[in-house]
Amino acid sequence: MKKKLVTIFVSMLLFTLTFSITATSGSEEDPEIEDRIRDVRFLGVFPFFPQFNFIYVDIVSAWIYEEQDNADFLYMNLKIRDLEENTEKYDAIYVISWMYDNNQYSSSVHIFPEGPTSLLSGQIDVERNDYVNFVECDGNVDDVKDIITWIIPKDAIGNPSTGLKITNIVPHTHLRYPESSGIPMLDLFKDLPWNAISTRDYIIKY
Ligand SMILES: [Ca+2]
Ligand SMILES: [Ca+2]
Repeated sequence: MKKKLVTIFVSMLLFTLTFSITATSGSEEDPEIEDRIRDVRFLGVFPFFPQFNFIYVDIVSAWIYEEQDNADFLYMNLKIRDLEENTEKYDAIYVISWMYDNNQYSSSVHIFPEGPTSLLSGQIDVERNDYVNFVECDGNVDDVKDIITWIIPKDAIGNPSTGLKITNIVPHTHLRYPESSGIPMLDLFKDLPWNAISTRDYIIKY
């Protein structure tokens, strides 16, 4: 009986290890979050069609990875159906937020008719909906691959430790009129991940 228990324990351990290895690194083909498409909603609630004018805020997926030779950084990626480097009139806001060690963090960028702002990342205060502190990150707004990448210094996001989990990974997009328009800054259109096809945590590798 004892032997059997040990066998079960060992195979569970192996399963966990195998699972961890396959689950640690996200990619475009195997993202942490896979959203549905054609699901941008008016005020974040009401579905509408056609969606053609809003494909530049339609989230496809989000994933995280790390590079062994650049291990002090986390690569956070957001894939959009058809990313544009300039909007026609709106302030388009692209965000990924997540939890680590009971704190909430976020990466964001705004794209205006004039183009994208800096890529920001840091800890956020959920109630105030604002950064507690943030850094400007390297990265890309790539309208050919339709991917936004934030290359985030780990010391700006709580120094997540090897083997620990980043949880509650939530990509979201918002479209509103820019502040300069004088029109109230209400999110007219949003894509939220509550209807995502799949979601999983990310385990820090390095
Ligand atoms: Ca979507
Ligand atoms: Ca969605």
